[in-house]
Parts: sequence; C-alpha cells; structure tokens
Amino acid sequence: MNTNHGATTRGRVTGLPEWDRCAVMGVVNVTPDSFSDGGRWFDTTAAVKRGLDLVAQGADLVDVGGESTRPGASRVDAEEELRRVVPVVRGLAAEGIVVSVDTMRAEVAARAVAAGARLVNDVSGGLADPGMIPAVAAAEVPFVVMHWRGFSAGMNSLAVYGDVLAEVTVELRDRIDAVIASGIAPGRLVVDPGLGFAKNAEHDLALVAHLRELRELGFPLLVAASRKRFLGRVLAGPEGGAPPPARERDAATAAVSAIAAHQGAWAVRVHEVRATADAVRVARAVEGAL
Ligand code: PMM
Repeated sequence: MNTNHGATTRGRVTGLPEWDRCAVMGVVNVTPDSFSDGGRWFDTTAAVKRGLDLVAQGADLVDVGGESTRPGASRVDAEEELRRVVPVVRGLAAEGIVVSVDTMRAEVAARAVAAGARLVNDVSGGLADPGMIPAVAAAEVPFVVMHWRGFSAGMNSLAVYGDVLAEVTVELRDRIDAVIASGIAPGRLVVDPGLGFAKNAEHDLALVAHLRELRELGFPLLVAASRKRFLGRVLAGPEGGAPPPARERDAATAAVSAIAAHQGAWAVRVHEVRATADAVRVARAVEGAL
C-alpha cells in the first residue's frame, strides 16, 4: 500500500485520541453574530445540546468558540467570552467529548482547559495575546497554529500575496519556530492555513489545491473551509452572481473535506457534520484501496 496519503503521514497529536482517518471537528459558535451559524446556539443549554448532536452525527471533537472572527467583526470583551464559552466546554467535557476551545485570549484558554478542553485553537497562532503561548505551554495541551496576519476588522486589506503557498508556508514556519521556542512541545502542534483569514477566494483555492505541500511542514494539518466566502464565490459561478447564503454551502464544504482528507489532513472543522463524516470515511476507504 502506498502510505503517502495514509494515516502514517497524517500525524498524531500528543494528548488527543488517534483516529485512523481524517478527524471531524464540529463547530459550536456560542456567538450572536458568527457569519455562518450565529445566534442559533447562543445559550449554554442549546450550545451543549448542539455539541452532543454533532457528536451523534459523527464529530470526533467539538470546537467551542465565543468570539466571531468573520471579516469585519469587532471583538467581544474577555468577561463576555468567558461567560459564553466556559459552561459549554464544561458541559461537553462532562459528557466525555473531546473539546477544543476557539479563542485568542490566554485567560479564556486557561479557564477552558480547567473546565475540560483538551485542545486550544487560536486563530491568531498566539499573536493576539502575548500570554497565550506561555499559558498553553504551562497547561501542556495541544495548540493549533493558524496562519494569521491581523484582526478581523482589517484583515481583508492584508490579503496581498505574490505566491500565497510560499508565503503562507514561510509565515507558518516562523510561527511554529516561535511557538516551539516558547515552550510548546512539537508533538502538541497542529497547523492550519487559515482559509479566509487575510485571503481572497483565489488564495483559499490555491491553498486547498496544495494542502499536501503544507503537510511537508511536518505537523498535523487542520483545514477549516466550512461555509466560507470562497465557497460562496465558487457556487456563484463564473458570471459572478450572488453567492448562496452560508447555510447553503454544506455540500461544497463536504467536497473540500474529501479533498483535504485525501491530501492527508489530520482534521477538518465544519458546522454541519453529517456529510463531512461521510466524506472522510470515503477518503479513508479510497486510501485503503491504493
Ligand atoms: N475559522 C473560523 C473560526 N475558527 N479555527 C481554525 N483553526 N481555522 C479556521 O479557519 C477558523 C477557526 C471562522 O469561521 P466560523 O466563524 O464560521 O467558525
């Protein structure tokens, strides 16, 4: 069997279970304003139930976030973020679910880990809060290093690249080196190209086309395409018509999940799990037939 696309090159993350295929990370955004599912899960009970439903649909882990990062979004204060996130993390962890916390704040990360989160997913890769890397190093939990150039409010103006794959690779490598130098064990790192973050549709598509090259950084790869603008652009067609609303991009999302899994992604992060759970299983079966 050719293992180039197989579990052996997908990588594993110290402190998390090992799956024999690309894992599915289901998203619970506890926010009133996230672009794709905002407002629907905006109370603790509903958010915990949503996480349990995602696991029933095939999610392997659940990512809980309390701050929208959609382009142009303004920031929520720390107290409000804690109020949104910590009870949901606690509720899901108590059910035995592998929970990740999506936050740019060290305090939220630390409190979420204390409440049972097992992975810290920081879209800024530790750049937004100088306390983040020391907090994660001290907590000895895995950390997602995402490619990030700046806060949502101004990130569209940062979407300027000569060669997006080369530049994202170099910038991720720099962050990886910095994070490791600051004490996070290499075995606990996951890298993420940050689709839609300071990137336009062409940039996102180029990165999705070259995920295999990003795997060569040597770390498990997380890919979060779910419902993003570039999929809206693709579905709008070549005439550049109106993109379908975020909630009508789940089939397109599952297509990216299959493409990512086939290129050796460690996990895909999605809002609707069912179709992606099938997609990663198909990708696994195809790998097995190589
Ligand atoms: N995108 C969003 C939120 N969190 N985390 C990671 N690791 N990678 C991403 O690309 C990412 C993320 C924004 O999407 P949402 O508001 O729909 O969850």
